[in-house]
Amino acid sequence: MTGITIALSKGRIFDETLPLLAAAGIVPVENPETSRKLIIGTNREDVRVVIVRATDVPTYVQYGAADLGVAGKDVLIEHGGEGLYQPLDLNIAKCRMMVAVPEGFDYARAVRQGARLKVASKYIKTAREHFAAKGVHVDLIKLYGSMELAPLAGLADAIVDLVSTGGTLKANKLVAVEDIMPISSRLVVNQAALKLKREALAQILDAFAGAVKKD
Ligand code: PRT
Ligand code: MG
Repeated sequence: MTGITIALSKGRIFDETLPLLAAAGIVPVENPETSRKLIIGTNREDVRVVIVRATDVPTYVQYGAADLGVAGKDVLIEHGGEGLYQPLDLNIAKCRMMVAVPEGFDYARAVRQGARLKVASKYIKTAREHFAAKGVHVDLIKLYGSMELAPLAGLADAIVDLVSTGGTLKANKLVAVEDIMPISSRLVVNQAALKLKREALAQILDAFAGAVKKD
């Protein structure tokens, strides 16, 4: 494939990547929110955007179906990062990875007593590493979404999920009890493309680097 293919997920990552693309002189000609197209052209003949699920971005880039992409650190940890060059923290789509439990559940006490906790999450690897480092025994239950429901429905004692405003936890009578790590999205680049399309990619990487907002 000649030209440059960029993998993005629609929603916050697409929206927050737009200003960075603009800094590189790239303007998508359609909005994935309103268009059903999965391949979106840009003002540049040589650049196109493919719209994939957030969790699929690293896979498209790893196998070279896209030359570069934007993915959350949460997604990159679970993917493992094989075949990916990660040159830049874009400081977008920020949130925190947290442990949350139902209001009234004495998490500290359960941990102190060495209770075996049932933890539901989409982020199994992150959760496993977090609890292993603390020496807390957990049974992990893999979910693909709506983690907040799991404790309410009696599926789990706790969840590991992303929190930004805290509104979702609150609406479901859950409280955050541990802060695992801050999350932001990174630029990921296919390692072979980096060599084969060096000049075109360097221009985009430099423009992105110059446009990243510091805290
Ligand atoms: O939604 P979909 O199932 O299609 O996929 P996705 O959830 O993987 O994609 P998307 O677009 O929702 O998220 C893409 C990336 O945005 C994630 O991989 C994170 O790196 C980042 N991000 C930033 C977030 C949030 N903030 C966030 N708040 N991803 C998800 N959330 C969810 C969270 O899981 C929880 O359900 O929003 C809810 C909490 O939000 P608050 O504001 O109520 O705390
Ligand atoms: Mg989502």
